[in-house]
Amino acid sequence: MGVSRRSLLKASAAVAALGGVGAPFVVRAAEAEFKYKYANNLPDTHPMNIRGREMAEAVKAQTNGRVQIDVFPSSQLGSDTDMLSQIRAGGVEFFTLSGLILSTLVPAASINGIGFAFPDYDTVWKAMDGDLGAHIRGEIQKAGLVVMDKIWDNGFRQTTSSTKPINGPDDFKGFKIRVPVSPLWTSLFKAFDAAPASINFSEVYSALQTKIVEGEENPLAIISTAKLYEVQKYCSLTNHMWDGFWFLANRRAWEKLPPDLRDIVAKNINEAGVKQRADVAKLNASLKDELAAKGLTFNQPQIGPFRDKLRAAGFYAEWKGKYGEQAWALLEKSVGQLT
Ligand code: X2X
Repeated sequence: MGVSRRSLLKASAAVAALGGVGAPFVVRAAEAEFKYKYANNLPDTHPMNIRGREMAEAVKAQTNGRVQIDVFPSSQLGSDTDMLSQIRAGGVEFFTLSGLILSTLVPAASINGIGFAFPDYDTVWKAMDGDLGAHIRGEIQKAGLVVMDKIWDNGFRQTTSSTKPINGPDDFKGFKIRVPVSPLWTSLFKAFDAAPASINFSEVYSALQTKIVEGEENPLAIISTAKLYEVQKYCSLTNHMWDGFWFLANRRAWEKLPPDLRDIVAKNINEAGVKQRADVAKLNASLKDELAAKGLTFNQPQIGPFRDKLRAAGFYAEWKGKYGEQAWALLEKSVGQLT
């Protein structure tokens, strides 16, 4: 190799080290020290993902780029059942999951979904930010997962159908309804003599479209953002349970973060959760007219007869036995007597 060629190579290496030929002043963003994935099952347009992305940006800024959280909506990384395995194994670092589905691992986590227990949001947040939520989070931690303090909102669930409206408990008889994968959900609809089928959310739209099931139940914010109105005709405002998403972290990934970064991440997740609650409540209150304009026919049944049916079927007594006196007392302290 001639001298001139060698010095040329040296010179170009020096330029490359300064940032590359032709762009010597561009400073490359440093790789984040901690690159974590946050997976969930909801559409990109749902407040959970809007607030989730905002949270990720705030975390990046406040940690000076040391922590990067990438958001994967719409079950892109797998169904809820898959993600529950992955959050335990470390395949994903963050995951939001309904307590009712989490109950396949942590039985206590479904208790807020007891049929017709919560009358309104005030009662929900008092319980979930209070003793009942603390009890559930304790059980989640015992199972080896990290859980943030503030549960995110899914909402009060309504029943949709392609065949008929639900006016009272008898309309559930023989009704083929999709439910999430959770013993409490199956038990609730069996108590109404319905025919519940456990299907992950990632398959719900197509299960409704191909009429594998007649109906499903979800809060209006999901019926809207997941466009379930395209494949359903009726929406009965049954308000049969309140459901929320626990913000979970893989324990090893969490403990790898130095304490100061952990504090920044937890603070931002909890703050985003509080904003997300307000967004969802607003949507669930305002979406009825919008969905009616898109073709859904609404009705509002009385809830008394549903509760009576559950009581007569022994539903409350059975679940009180499963959760135990202590947890049941925490629920009834918030919502009043159920059995
Ligand atoms: O699967 C559902 O229906 C959903 C999206 O509401 C939950 O995550 C429980």
